[in-house]
Amino acid sequence: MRLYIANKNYSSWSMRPGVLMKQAGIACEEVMLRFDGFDAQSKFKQGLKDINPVGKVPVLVDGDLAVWDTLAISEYVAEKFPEKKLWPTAAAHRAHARSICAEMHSGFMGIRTACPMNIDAYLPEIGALALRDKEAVRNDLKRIDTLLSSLLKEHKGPMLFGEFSIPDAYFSPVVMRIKTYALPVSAETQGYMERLCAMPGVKAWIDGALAEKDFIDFEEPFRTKP
Ligand SMILES: N[C@@H](CCC(=O)N[C@@H](CS)C(=O)NCC(=O)O)C(=O)O
Repeated sequence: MRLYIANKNYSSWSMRPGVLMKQAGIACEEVMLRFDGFDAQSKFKQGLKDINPVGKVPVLVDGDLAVWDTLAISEYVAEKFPEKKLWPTAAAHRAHARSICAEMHSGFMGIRTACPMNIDAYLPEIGALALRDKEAVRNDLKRIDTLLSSLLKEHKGPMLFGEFSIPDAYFSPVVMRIKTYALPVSAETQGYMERLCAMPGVKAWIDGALAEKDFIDFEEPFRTKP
């Protein structure tokens, strides 16, 4: 299988299946398409044109099959590798896990807009301004903190549903944003963030992002240099 991703530092959607595959130990070649632009002539779009009609990453290619969109990829690998138990095993927990992934997939626009993923950056002052000025950011952070800490309490950790599962991969870019923008969270959520970042699959992604050293202007609304 091949997983098409973009810059590890910036591509929050790529991070989810990237972390999932690595942490689950599923063999997969990563193909990185650098964000050189989003116009039709960019190498990024050209590199995707025969693979994904939507022109976005991530895309998982398995033989003749291309699967795009993070949720579809997650479901595909969960079905293909049932022994990996990528969703929680109890039906009710699985339904809950799917609900929070779907909530993440279509929500949290306040934080996603104001605090774009940038693993390499540390921007506490931008985070403080976003929290001061944007109610949507305050609401998203409160919801995320409550959601994560209550799941940790219910399933007794160390991950959201006990052992590592798709929701942990799903929330890993959210954790990156909380860290980069130094957004304040409860001690329970903070502990989870530290454990998540130490997971080999997550650590490998973070290390890869830090090693890129590829400063892309249009992905950097808050910095003029690394
Ligand atoms: N809902 C999609 C979102 C994918 C997405 O927006 N990917 C970004 C990179 S993080 C992208 O390829 N953007 C290119 C563009 O918007 O033209 C998914 O889950 O895969």
